[in-house]
Amino acid sequence: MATKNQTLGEFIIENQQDFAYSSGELSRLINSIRLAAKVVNHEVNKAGLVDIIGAFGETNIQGEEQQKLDVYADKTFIRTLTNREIVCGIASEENDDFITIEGCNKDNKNKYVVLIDPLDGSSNIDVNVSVGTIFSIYRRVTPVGSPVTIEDFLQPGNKQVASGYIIYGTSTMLVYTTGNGVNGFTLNPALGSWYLSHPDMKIPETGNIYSINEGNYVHFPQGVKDYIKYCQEEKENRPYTSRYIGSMVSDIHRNMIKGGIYIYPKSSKSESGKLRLLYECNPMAFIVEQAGGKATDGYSRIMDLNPSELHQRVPFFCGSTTMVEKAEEFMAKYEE
Ligand code: AHM
Ligand code: MG
Repeated sequence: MATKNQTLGEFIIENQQDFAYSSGELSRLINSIRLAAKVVNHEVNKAGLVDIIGAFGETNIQGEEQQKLDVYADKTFIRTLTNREIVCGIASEENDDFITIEGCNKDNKNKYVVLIDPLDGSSNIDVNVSVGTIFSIYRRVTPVGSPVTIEDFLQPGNKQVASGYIIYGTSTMLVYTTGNGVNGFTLNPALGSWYLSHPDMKIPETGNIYSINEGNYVHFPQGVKDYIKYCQEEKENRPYTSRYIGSMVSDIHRNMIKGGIYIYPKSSKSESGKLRLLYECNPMAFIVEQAGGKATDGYSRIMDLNPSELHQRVPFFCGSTTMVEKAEEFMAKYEE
């Protein structure tokens, strides 16, 4: 039974039995993530103070400029998970290929792989706007004790055993699920402890916030254009409020609390949208569904899509169930 103000450590131990598989290993894994998150949080919070903001001068696999903090967050999460030998493989949005943890083919009996977007919304760092980390955990499908393969990572979202996000905002929170609801913990920076502040989070069934980059309106599919016009119509409880931070973790976290929809559709500029199925959409979909919401690509459930590549992109409609369903109604009027 979740008790408000419980520490994350206490909560993990108390809820271990709810987890169907080897609970000790998963608990240790979440412990490592909370540790790495504290280290990254410390760095993110002093971004304005030291010469750490600004471009690192390299581009990642997506052809986007990496920021120094992206690199820092990426290294911190990978190092923490590797050093503690908790997982057998890691894939990061910042790296071209997945990493096999050394020793996996000898005594390493670890069963889990982690996929991570170490610092989502990193273009917001320079302007002091919230950013986040997103993680997704699967049980490997290849035999324990052998090196991981791409198959271990290309699993549909419905096979996730846990997922979560960390939001580095006005306060820092870790929100995660192991398939038994969603719980949110707030970091007390003075003590370095996470406290259960948002037990059993539920996304409102409906809401009045829509989050989409309307600057791309002319490039959107007709169904999305029609849905935006619907949101702006003066009827019933509309027009809705438009809120777009440009940092998905923050936009979705707000919608989780207040109710709303987040959309990153495909466009005439980018056939599959921008967001990555494995690092961004699946983990957020797992959280939002566990909180009672819905996540689709405009037509089909995100977590039922079969991934074909690590850095695959996908259109994303996510949030309060009735709002996502209304958007899908508009999408259904046109050819996919
Ligand atoms: P990133 O992983 O490179 O930071 O990209 C993902 C981010 C999301 O957090 C955000 O919602 C979106 O990109 C914003 O993109 P755009 O500026 O095209 O609206
Ligand atoms: Mg991202």
